[in-house]
Amino acid sequence: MERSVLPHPQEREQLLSYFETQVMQVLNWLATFSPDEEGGITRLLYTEGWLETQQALQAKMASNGLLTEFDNVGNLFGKLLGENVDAPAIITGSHIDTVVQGGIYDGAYGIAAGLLALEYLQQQYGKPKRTLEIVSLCEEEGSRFPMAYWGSGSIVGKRNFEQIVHLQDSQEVFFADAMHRCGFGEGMARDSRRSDVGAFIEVHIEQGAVLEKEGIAIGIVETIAGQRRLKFEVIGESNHAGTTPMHMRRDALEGVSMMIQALRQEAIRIGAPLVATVGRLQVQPNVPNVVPGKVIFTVDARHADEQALDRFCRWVMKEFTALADERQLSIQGSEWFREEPVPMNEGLKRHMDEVCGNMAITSKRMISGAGHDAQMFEHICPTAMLFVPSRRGISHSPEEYTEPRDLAVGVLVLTELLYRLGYEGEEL
Ligand code: HGY
Ligand code: MN
Ligand code: MN
Repeated sequence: MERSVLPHPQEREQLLSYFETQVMQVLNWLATFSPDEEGGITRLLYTEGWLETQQALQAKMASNGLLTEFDNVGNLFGKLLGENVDAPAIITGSHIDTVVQGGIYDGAYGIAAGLLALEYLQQQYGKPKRTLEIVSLCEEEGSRFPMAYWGSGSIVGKRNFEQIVHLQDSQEVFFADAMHRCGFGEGMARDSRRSDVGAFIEVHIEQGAVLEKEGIAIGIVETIAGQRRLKFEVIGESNHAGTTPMHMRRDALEGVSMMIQALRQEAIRIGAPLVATVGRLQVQPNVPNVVPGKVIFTVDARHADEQALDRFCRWVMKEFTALADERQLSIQGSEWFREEPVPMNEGLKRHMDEVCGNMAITSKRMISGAGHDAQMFEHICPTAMLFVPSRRGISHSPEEYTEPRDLAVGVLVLTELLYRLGYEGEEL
Protein backbone atom coordinates (compact mmCIF):
# COMPACT_ATOMS: atom_id res chain seq x y z
CA MET A 1 0.00 0.00 0.00
CA GLU A 2 1.56 3.27 -1.19
CA ARG A 3 1.51 5.65 1.82
CA SER A 4 3.91 8.47 2.52
CA VAL A 5 4.11 12.01 3.85
CA LEU A 6 5.48 12.91 0.46
CA PRO A 7 2.93 11.73 -2.11
CA HIS A 8 4.75 13.06 -5.17
CA PRO A 9 8.25 11.84 -6.20
CA GLN A 10 9.26 15.27 -7.56
CA GLU A 11 8.29 16.72 -4.16
CA ARG A 12 10.53 14.10 -2.62
CA GLU A 13 13.43 15.14 -4.87
CA GLN A 14 12.96 18.75 -3.82
CA LEU A 15 12.89 17.78 -0.15
CA LEU A 16 15.99 15.61 -0.50
CA SER A 17 17.99 18.51 -1.95
CA TYR A 18 16.74 20.70 0.89
CA PHE A 19 17.75 18.11 3.50
CA GLU A 20 21.14 17.70 1.78
CA THR A 21 22.11 21.33 2.29
CA GLN A 22 20.50 21.63 5.71
CA VAL A 23 22.08 18.49 7.20
CA MET A 24 25.56 19.58 6.08
CA GLN A 25 24.92 23.05 7.52
CA VAL A 26 24.04 21.57 10.93
CA LEU A 27 26.96 19.12 10.91
CA ASN A 28 29.47 21.78 9.87
CA TRP A 29 28.06 24.10 12.53
CA LEU A 30 28.37 21.40 15.22
CA ALA A 31 31.92 20.67 14.00
CA THR A 32 32.94 24.22 15.01
CA PHE A 33 32.57 23.12 18.65
CA SER A 34 35.48 21.15 20.20
CA PRO A 35 37.67 20.75 17.11
CA ASP A 36 41.10 19.25 17.91
CA GLU A 37 44.50 20.07 16.41
CA GLU A 38 44.50 16.87 14.28
CA GLY A 39 41.57 18.07 12.16
CA GLY A 40 39.07 15.88 14.02
CA ILE A 41 36.53 16.47 16.75
CA THR A 42 37.31 15.73 20.40
CA ARG A 43 34.17 16.55 22.37
CA LEU A 44 34.44 14.82 25.74
CA LEU A 45 31.79 14.63 28.45
CA TYR A 46 31.57 17.58 30.88
CA THR A 47 34.35 19.57 29.22
CA GLU A 48 33.87 23.24 28.36
CA GLY A 49 33.55 22.40 24.66
CA TRP A 50 30.90 19.78 25.45
CA LEU A 51 28.87 22.26 27.55
CA GLU A 52 29.17 24.97 24.90
CA THR A 53 27.86 22.54 22.27
CA GLN A 54 24.87 21.46 24.36
CA GLN A 55 24.00 25.09 25.15
CA ALA A 56 24.25 26.08 21.48
CA LEU A 57 22.04 23.11 20.56
CA GLN A 58 19.50 24.17 23.18
CA ALA A 59 19.33 27.64 21.59
CA LYS A 60 18.91 26.06 18.14
CA MET A 61 16.14 23.74 19.33
CA ALA A 62 14.36 26.71 20.95
CA SER A 63 14.67 28.77 17.75
CA ASN A 64 13.06 25.81 15.94
CA GLY A 65 10.06 26.21 18.23
CA LEU A 66 10.83 23.19 20.41
CA LEU A 67 10.34 23.11 24.17
CA THR A 68 13.85 22.49 25.56
CA GLU A 69 14.94 20.82 28.77
CA PHE A 70 18.11 19.37 30.32
CA ASP A 71 17.92 16.43 32.69
CA ASN A 72 20.26 16.07 35.66
CA VAL A 73 23.08 14.31 33.77
CA GLY A 74 23.09 16.78 30.85
CA ASN A 75 20.89 15.04 28.27
CA LEU A 76 19.23 17.78 26.21
CA PHE A 77 15.67 17.34 24.92
CA GLY A 78 13.76 19.38 22.33
CA LYS A 79 10.00 18.64 22.43
CA LEU A 80 7.33 19.12 19.79
CA LEU A 81 4.30 18.75 22.09
CA GLY A 82 1.47 16.54 20.87
CA GLU A 83 -2.29 17.02 21.26
CA ASN A 84 -2.30 14.19 23.75
CA VAL A 85 0.52 15.10 26.16
CA ASP A 86 -0.18 11.96 28.21
CA ALA A 87 0.61 9.60 25.34
CA PRO A 88 4.18 8.17 25.54
CA ALA A 89 6.58 10.33 23.54
CA ILE A 90 8.42 9.27 20.40
CA ILE A 91 12.10 10.16 20.75
CA THR A 92 14.81 10.34 18.12
CA GLY A 93 18.44 11.43 18.55
CA SER A 94 21.93 10.25 19.37
CA HIS A 95 25.03 11.22 21.38
CA ILE A 96 26.85 14.56 21.25
CA ASP A 97 30.16 13.31 22.67
CA THR A 98 32.88 11.86 20.43
CA VAL A 99 35.94 9.66 20.63
CA VAL A 100 39.32 11.42 20.75
CA GLN A 101 40.05 12.76 17.22
CA GLY A 102 36.70 11.56 15.95
CA GLY A 103 34.74 12.60 12.88
CA ILE A 104 31.85 15.04 12.43
CA TYR A 105 29.15 12.39 11.82
CA ASP A 106 29.26 9.80 14.63
CA GLY A 107 26.43 10.78 16.98
CA ALA A 108 26.02 14.31 15.60
CA TYR A 109 24.27 13.03 12.46
CA GLY A 110 21.48 11.46 14.52
CA ILE A 111 20.91 14.78 16.27
CA ALA A 112 20.99 16.77 13.01
CA ALA A 113 18.58 14.32 11.35
CA GLY A 114 16.13 14.60 14.24
CA LEU A 115 16.28 18.41 14.22
CA LEU A 116 15.50 18.54 10.49
CA ALA A 117 12.75 15.91 10.62
CA LEU A 118 10.91 17.66 13.47
CA GLU A 119 11.33 21.05 11.80
CA TYR A 120 9.81 19.74 8.54
CA LEU A 121 6.95 17.89 10.22
CA GLN A 122 6.02 20.87 12.36
CA GLN A 123 6.03 23.20 9.34
CA GLN A 124 3.99 20.81 7.18
CA TYR A 125 1.63 19.21 9.69
CA GLY A 126 1.64 21.34 12.85
CA LYS A 127 0.97 19.68 16.19
CA PRO A 128 1.39 15.88 16.20
CA LYS A 129 -1.04 13.54 17.96
CA ARG A 130 1.70 12.57 20.43
CA THR A 131 4.83 14.39 21.50
CA LEU A 132 7.90 14.03 19.28
CA GLU A 133 11.28 14.68 20.90
CA ILE A 134 14.84 15.11 19.71
CA VAL A 135 17.50 14.22 22.28
CA SER A 136 21.18 15.14 22.33
CA LEU A 137 22.49 12.42 24.64
CA CYS A 138 25.30 13.63 26.89
CA GLU A 139 27.71 10.69 26.56
CA GLU A 140 27.94 7.31 24.80
CA GLU A 141 31.57 6.65 23.87
CA GLY A 142 33.32 6.17 27.21
CA SER A 143 36.19 8.34 25.86
CA ARG A 144 36.94 10.47 28.93
CA PHE A 145 35.89 8.37 31.92
CA PRO A 146 35.69 4.55 32.20
CA MET A 147 31.90 4.79 31.82
CA ALA A 148 29.94 4.46 28.57
CA TYR A 149 26.26 5.09 27.66
CA TRP A 150 26.02 7.49 30.59
CA GLY A 151 23.30 9.54 28.88
CA SER A 152 20.99 6.80 27.55
CA GLY A 153 21.87 4.51 30.47
CA SER A 154 20.65 7.16 32.95
CA ILE A 155 17.37 7.53 31.05
CA VAL A 156 16.64 3.79 31.10
CA GLY A 157 17.87 3.21 34.66
CA LYS A 158 21.05 1.23 33.79
CA ARG A 159 23.37 4.00 35.01
CA ASN A 160 23.22 5.85 38.34
CA PHE A 161 25.23 8.26 40.44
CA GLU A 162 26.62 5.52 42.73
CA GLN A 163 28.46 4.00 39.74
CA ILE A 164 30.50 7.13 39.08
CA VAL A 165 31.57 8.08 42.62
CA HIS A 166 35.19 6.86 42.25
CA LEU A 167 35.64 7.44 38.53
CA GLN A 168 38.44 9.72 37.33
CA ASP A 169 39.71 10.65 33.89
CA SER A 170 43.36 10.28 32.79
CA GLN A 171 44.13 13.68 34.41
CA GLU A 172 42.65 12.35 37.67
CA VAL A 173 39.67 14.70 37.46
CA PHE A 174 36.72 13.16 39.28
CA PHE A 175 33.61 12.43 37.18
CA ALA A 176 31.34 14.03 39.80
CA ASP A 177 33.45 17.23 39.97
CA ALA A 178 33.41 17.62 36.18
CA MET A 179 29.65 16.99 36.14
CA HIS A 180 28.94 19.53 38.92
CA ARG A 181 31.15 22.14 37.24
CA CYS A 182 28.82 21.92 34.22
CA GLY A 183 25.80 22.38 36.49
CA PHE A 184 24.61 18.77 36.46
CA GLY A 185 24.31 16.10 39.14
CA GLU A 186 21.83 14.62 41.60
CA GLY A 187 19.07 17.15 42.37
CA MET A 188 20.49 19.73 39.93
CA ALA A 189 17.72 19.25 37.32
CA ARG A 190 14.87 16.88 36.46
CA ASP A 191 15.81 13.26 37.19
CA SER A 192 17.04 11.59 33.98
CA ARG A 193 14.99 8.37 34.44
CA ARG A 194 12.10 8.23 31.91
CA SER A 195 9.08 5.93 31.91
CA ASP A 196 7.02 7.86 29.34
CA VAL A 197 8.81 6.86 26.12
CA GLY A 198 6.72 5.16 23.43
CA ALA A 199 9.57 4.48 20.98
CA PHE A 200 13.15 5.48 20.25
CA ILE A 201 14.63 5.72 16.75
CA GLU A 202 18.33 6.36 16.19
CA VAL A 203 19.74 7.42 12.84
CA HIS A 204 23.50 6.82 12.56
CA ILE A 205 26.33 6.38 10.09
CA GLU A 206 27.10 2.67 9.53
CA GLN A 207 30.77 2.99 10.54
CA GLY A 208 31.40 -0.06 8.36
CA ALA A 209 31.69 -0.67 4.60
CA VAL A 210 28.74 -3.01 3.89
CA LEU A 211 26.25 -0.45 2.52
CA GLU A 212 28.84 1.31 0.36
CA LYS A 213 30.16 -2.01 -1.03
CA GLU A 214 26.65 -3.23 -1.89
CA GLY A 215 25.43 0.17 -3.13
CA ILE A 216 22.56 0.21 -0.63
CA ALA A 217 21.15 3.45 0.78
CA ILE A 218 19.69 2.37 4.15
CA GLY A 219 20.74 -0.26 6.71
CA ILE A 220 17.94 -1.48 8.96
CA VAL A 221 19.60 -2.76 12.11
CA GLU A 222 18.50 -6.25 13.15
CA THR A 223 20.66 -6.54 16.28
CA ILE A 224 23.30 -4.41 17.98
CA ALA A 225 26.34 -6.52 18.92
CA GLY A 226 27.22 -7.18 22.53
CA GLN A 227 30.42 -5.70 23.94
CA ARG A 228 32.95 -6.49 26.63
CA ARG A 229 35.66 -4.00 27.58
CA LEU A 230 38.49 -5.50 29.66
CA LYS A 231 41.47 -3.85 31.33
CA PHE A 232 44.76 -5.71 31.97
CA GLU A 233 47.77 -4.86 34.10
CA VAL A 234 50.90 -6.95 33.37
CA ILE A 235 53.86 -6.61 35.73
CA GLY A 236 57.43 -7.78 35.07
CA GLU A 237 60.60 -6.05 36.21
CA SER A 238 62.03 -2.72 35.09
CA ASN A 239 65.73 -3.12 34.41
CA HIS A 240 68.71 -1.64 32.59
CA ALA A 241 68.39 -1.98 28.79
CA GLY A 242 72.17 -2.27 28.42
CA THR A 243 73.23 -4.59 31.19
CA THR A 244 70.31 -7.04 31.48
CA PRO A 245 70.92 -10.19 29.38
CA MET A 246 67.94 -11.19 27.21
CA HIS A 247 67.34 -14.48 29.08
CA MET A 248 67.25 -12.68 32.45
CA ARG A 249 64.52 -10.20 31.63
CA ARG A 250 60.90 -10.03 32.84
CA ASP A 251 59.86 -7.70 30.06
CA ALA A 252 56.15 -6.79 30.49
CA LEU A 253 55.89 -5.29 27.00
CA GLU A 254 57.31 -8.35 25.25
CA GLY A 255 54.76 -10.49 27.12
CA VAL A 256 51.89 -8.19 26.18
CA SER A 257 52.99 -8.17 22.54
CA MET A 258 52.59 -11.98 22.52
CA MET A 259 49.13 -11.62 24.12
CA ILE A 260 48.06 -9.15 21.41
CA GLN A 261 49.30 -11.52 18.70
CA ALA A 262 47.41 -14.43 20.24
CA LEU A 263 44.24 -12.31 20.58
CA ARG A 264 44.33 -11.35 16.91
CA GLN A 265 44.98 -14.90 15.71
CA GLU A 266 42.15 -16.33 17.82
CA ALA A 267 39.68 -13.66 16.66
CA ILE A 268 40.59 -14.40 13.02
CA ARG A 269 40.32 -18.15 13.65
CA ILE A 270 36.82 -17.75 15.15
CA GLY A 271 35.79 -15.32 12.40
CA ALA A 272 33.09 -12.65 11.91
CA PRO A 273 31.14 -11.13 13.50
CA LEU A 274 33.64 -11.51 16.39
CA VAL A 275 36.10 -8.63 16.57
CA ALA A 276 38.69 -7.87 19.24
CA THR A 277 40.79 -4.73 19.65
CA VAL A 278 43.61 -3.50 21.86
CA GLY A 279 42.99 0.24 21.65
CA ARG A 280 44.78 1.66 24.67
CA LEU A 281 48.25 0.67 25.94
CA GLN A 282 50.42 2.36 28.56
CA VAL A 283 54.05 1.29 29.10
CA GLN A 284 55.89 2.06 32.33
CA PRO A 285 58.37 3.66 32.76
CA ASN A 286 58.11 4.21 28.96
CA VAL A 287 61.71 5.32 28.33
CA PRO A 288 64.05 3.90 25.67
CA ASN A 289 66.79 2.55 27.95
CA VAL A 290 64.63 0.69 30.51
CA VAL A 291 63.16 -2.80 30.09
CA PRO A 292 59.37 -2.17 30.58
CA GLY A 293 58.35 -3.29 34.04
CA LYS A 294 54.59 -2.68 33.67
CA VAL A 295 52.01 -2.45 30.90
CA ILE A 296 48.36 -1.47 31.24
CA PHE A 297 46.15 -2.19 28.21
CA THR A 298 42.53 -2.68 27.15
CA VAL A 299 40.67 -5.31 25.14
CA ASP A 300 37.39 -4.46 23.39
CA ALA A 301 35.52 -7.56 22.15
CA ARG A 302 32.23 -7.66 20.20
CA HIS A 303 29.86 -10.33 18.97
CA ALA A 304 26.15 -10.56 18.13
CA ASP A 305 25.89 -13.76 20.20
CA GLU A 306 26.22 -13.50 24.00
CA GLN A 307 27.52 -17.08 24.56
CA ALA A 308 30.17 -16.73 21.84
CA LEU A 309 31.32 -13.48 23.43
CA ASP A 310 31.52 -15.06 26.88
CA ARG A 311 33.45 -18.06 25.49
CA PHE A 312 35.94 -15.73 23.79
CA CYS A 313 36.50 -13.66 26.94
CA ARG A 314 37.09 -16.82 28.99
CA TRP A 315 39.69 -17.85 26.39
CA VAL A 316 41.36 -14.41 26.63
CA MET A 317 41.73 -14.67 30.42
CA LYS A 318 43.12 -18.23 30.21
CA GLU A 319 45.53 -17.56 27.32
CA PHE A 320 46.87 -14.28 28.74
CA THR A 321 47.49 -15.91 32.13
CA ALA A 322 49.37 -18.80 30.48
CA LEU A 323 51.53 -16.39 28.45
CA ALA A 324 52.27 -14.35 31.60
CA ASP A 325 53.16 -17.47 33.64
CA GLU A 326 55.61 -18.64 30.94
CA ARG A 327 57.49 -15.37 31.41
CA GLN A 328 57.28 -15.01 35.21
CA LEU A 329 55.02 -11.99 34.68
CA SER A 330 52.02 -11.27 36.88
CA ILE A 331 48.69 -10.28 35.29
CA GLN A 332 45.47 -8.72 36.61
CA GLY A 333 42.44 -8.61 34.32
CA SER A 334 39.09 -6.92 34.98
CA GLU A 335 35.94 -6.25 32.99
CA TRP A 336 34.85 -2.61 33.31
CA PHE A 337 32.07 -2.59 30.74
CA ARG A 338 29.62 -5.06 29.28
CA GLU A 339 26.51 -4.75 27.15
CA GLU A 340 24.59 -7.72 25.85
CA PRO A 341 23.54 -7.99 22.18
CA VAL A 342 20.16 -6.29 21.69
CA PRO A 343 17.70 -7.14 18.87
CA MET A 344 15.77 -4.14 17.52
CA ASN A 345 11.96 -3.96 17.58
CA GLU A 346 10.26 -6.08 14.88
CA GLY A 347 7.35 -3.67 14.35
CA LEU A 348 9.63 -0.70 13.77
CA LYS A 349 11.88 -2.73 11.46
CA ARG A 350 8.80 -3.60 9.40
CA HIS A 351 7.82 0.08 9.24
CA MET A 352 11.30 0.87 7.96
CA ASP A 353 11.11 -1.89 5.35
CA GLU A 354 7.78 -0.47 4.16
CA VAL A 355 8.90 3.17 4.14
CA CYS A 356 11.98 2.31 2.08
CA GLY A 357 9.90 0.09 -0.22
CA ASN A 358 7.25 2.79 -0.76
CA MET A 359 9.93 5.34 -1.62
CA ALA A 360 11.98 2.91 -3.77
CA ILE A 361 14.94 3.39 -1.43
CA THR A 362 17.29 0.38 -1.36
CA SER A 363 17.68 -1.11 2.12
CA LYS A 364 18.98 -4.21 3.87
CA ARG A 365 18.74 -5.73 7.35
CA MET A 366 22.11 -5.90 9.07
CA ILE A 367 23.96 -6.41 12.36
CA SER A 368 25.60 -3.43 14.05
CA GLY A 369 29.15 -4.23 15.20
CA ALA A 370 29.26 -0.79 16.79
CA GLY A 371 27.48 -0.17 20.06
CA HIS A 372 24.77 2.49 20.17
CA ASP A 373 22.43 4.25 22.56
CA ALA A 374 19.59 2.34 20.91
CA GLN A 375 20.73 -0.80 22.75
CA MET A 376 19.95 1.01 26.01
CA PHE A 377 16.54 2.34 24.97
CA GLU A 378 15.36 -1.13 23.90
CA HIS A 379 15.25 -1.91 27.63
CA ILE A 380 12.32 0.54 28.10
CA CYS A 381 10.57 0.89 24.74
CA PRO A 382 10.36 -0.37 21.13
CA THR A 383 13.59 0.81 19.53
CA ALA A 384 15.07 0.81 16.03
CA MET A 385 18.13 2.08 14.19
CA LEU A 386 18.81 3.01 10.63
CA PHE A 387 22.23 3.41 9.03
CA VAL A 388 23.51 5.42 6.10
CA PRO A 389 26.75 4.45 4.27
CA SER A 390 30.22 5.41 5.54
CA ARG A 391 32.87 6.06 2.87
CA ARG A 392 35.35 3.14 2.95
CA GLY A 393 33.73 2.14 6.23
CA ILE A 394 35.94 4.59 8.12
CA SER A 395 34.78 6.00 11.45
CA HIS A 396 36.19 7.17 14.81
CA SER A 397 38.60 9.18 12.66
CA PRO A 398 38.78 12.65 11.03
CA GLU A 399 38.51 10.69 7.74
CA GLU A 400 34.89 9.79 8.59
CA TYR A 401 32.66 10.83 5.64
CA THR A 402 29.18 10.25 4.25
CA GLU A 403 27.81 11.74 1.02
CA PRO A 404 25.30 14.57 1.73
CA ARG A 405 22.74 12.79 -0.48
CA ASP A 406 23.08 9.62 1.63
CA LEU A 407 22.62 11.69 4.79
CA ALA A 408 19.51 13.31 3.28
CA VAL A 409 17.95 9.91 2.46
CA GLY A 410 18.34 8.94 6.12
CA VAL A 411 16.60 12.15 7.18
CA LEU A 412 13.78 11.46 4.72
CA VAL A 413 13.17 7.93 6.03
CA LEU A 414 13.27 9.20 9.62
CA THR A 415 10.78 11.94 8.74
CA GLU A 416 8.34 9.42 7.31
CA LEU A 417 8.73 7.14 10.32
CA LEU A 418 8.11 9.99 12.77
CA TYR A 419 5.10 11.05 10.70
CA ARG A 420 3.63 7.55 10.96
CA LEU A 421 4.27 7.27 14.70
CA GLY A 422 3.54 10.86 15.68
CA TYR A 423 0.78 12.00 13.33
CA GLU A 424 -0.89 8.79 12.25
CA GLY A 425 -0.45 7.32 15.73
CA GLU A 426 0.79 4.00 14.33
CA GLU A 427 0.90 1.36 17.02
CA LEU A 428 4.08 -0.74 17.21
O1 HGY B 1 32.46 1.78 20.37
C1 HGY B 1 31.37 1.80 19.83
O2 HGY B 1 30.90 0.82 19.31
C2 HGY B 1 30.56 3.06 19.80
O3 HGY B 1 31.05 3.88 18.77
N1 HGY B 1 30.63 3.74 21.05
MN1 MN C 1 31.31 6.02 18.24
MN1 MN D 1 27.95 6.59 17.77
